[in-house]
This record gives sequence, C-alpha cells and structure tokens, in this order.
Amino acid sequence: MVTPTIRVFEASPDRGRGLARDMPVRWAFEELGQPYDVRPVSFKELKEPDHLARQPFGQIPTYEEGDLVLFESAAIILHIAERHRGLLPDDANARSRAIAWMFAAKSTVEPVIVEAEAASLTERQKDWFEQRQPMLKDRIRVRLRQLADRLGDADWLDGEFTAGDIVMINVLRRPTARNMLDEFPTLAAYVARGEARPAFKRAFAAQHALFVAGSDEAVAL
Ligand code: GTB
Repeated sequence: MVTPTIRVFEASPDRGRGLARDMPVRWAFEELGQPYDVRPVSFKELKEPDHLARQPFGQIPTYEEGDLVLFESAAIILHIAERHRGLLPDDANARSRAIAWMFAAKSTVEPVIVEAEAASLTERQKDWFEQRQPMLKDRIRVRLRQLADRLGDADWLDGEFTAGDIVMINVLRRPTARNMLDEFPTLAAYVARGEARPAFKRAFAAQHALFVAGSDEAVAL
C-alpha cells in the first residue's frame, strides 16, 4: 500500500499552534494509526501551476495517494475514514450522521467564524469596523449556543467519537471561536476532551516540530 503524502505550510503563520487545516487531517491519520508523509510547501509554491493542479485555490492541505489527488481537509478526512475503520461508525445511519456533522462543521459553524476573522484581518481600517463587530460576534454566538444545546452533557456529537468530532473541534479551536468558549463551558470541555486524546497530541507535536525545524519562533508545546 502506498503511504499517502499531505502538503502543508512550510512555515505556518500560526507558529506551530496547530491552527492550519492540515491539523485535522494529521489528527485523523493518528486516530486511525495510519502512516503519512509530509511535504512542506512555501507560500510562493502554493500559487504556482504545479500546486494549483493539486489545489485549484492555491491552499493547503492536499493529499496524494498513487493516482489520487485530493484537496479540502474534510474531503481528505472522509476519504481516509472510509478506508480504515475507527472514525465512522459501522451502523449505516450513524455513519451518515457522522458525515453530516463534518458538513455541519464546515458549512454551518465555520463560515460565521471565518467571516469574523476575515473582518479583523482586512476591515480594521474601515470606519464601520467597530460597528460591525457585535453582529459578527452574535452570529457566532447563535451557532455556539445551538451546538451546545445539541451536545448537552454528552462527550461527543453523536455517541462514539467520529470524524465529525475531529472536524468540529478543529473549527472550535479557531481563535475567534475559542475566545468565546468561556460563555459555553460544555463546548470548552468538548474541545479539551478532543485535545486530550493521544492522537491529537501526536498530530499537534508533529506539526509543531515541523515549524520548529524551520524557525526559532515556535510557541511552546
Ligand atoms: N476549505 C479548505 C480546507 O478545509 O481544506 C480551506 C483550506 C485553507 O483555508 N487553507 C489555508 C491556506 O492554504 C491554510 S488553513 N491559505 C493560504 C492561501 O489561501 O493563500 C487556514 C489558516 C491559516 C493560518 C492560520 N493561522 O495562522 O492561525 C489558521 C488557519
């Protein structure tokens, strides 16, 4: 069997904090006990034809396994979770629900968080920046409240730990969401449970080590 290769940031702007989207892919590999190779890519290479052929938007992560080239972190996780037991339940209905949670994380929860982060990065100089902030935060708050209501006091989103939890926890780890988790202690505990898993720790250490190898500015483990 071919060992898959993922392409990741050569020098992640998160300085080793595991916030880039190779982190959930690495975590999934670790949960499944599957080996993977890593190819660091520079920002310049991301926008060159060779990489654009793999990832049309010039981003990381990508996945290569023989003839198969994939992009989109959740699609990569779904692909490996379908090929190895451990991240999707055997029961067909539970399996579909786990996949639905992956979609929910990426298309219902993540967009409101990304919108607020994009505003902070690109709209700070606009005279309406401050005025828009409460609305952006409230949109996130609504989704976090709904998610907390559904999670209740359960450990994971739908029974056993699944790929849905990997994708959702990575969305909640984004700084803007994380800064709001004080208001949602059950979600804070949910994220902490994910981060306490040995597979998460191995994935985190691997991406951190890559950053350290290329810089003397890594954040502490
Ligand atoms: N929907 C795609 C997926 O899930 O795979 C999104 C992929 C994506 O956003 N990739 C980003 C990228 O390659 C890296 S993860 N950006 C380069 C570009 O677009 O030119 C996003 C990210 C980047 C940095 C931090 N950080 O420093 O904290 C966090 C998240």
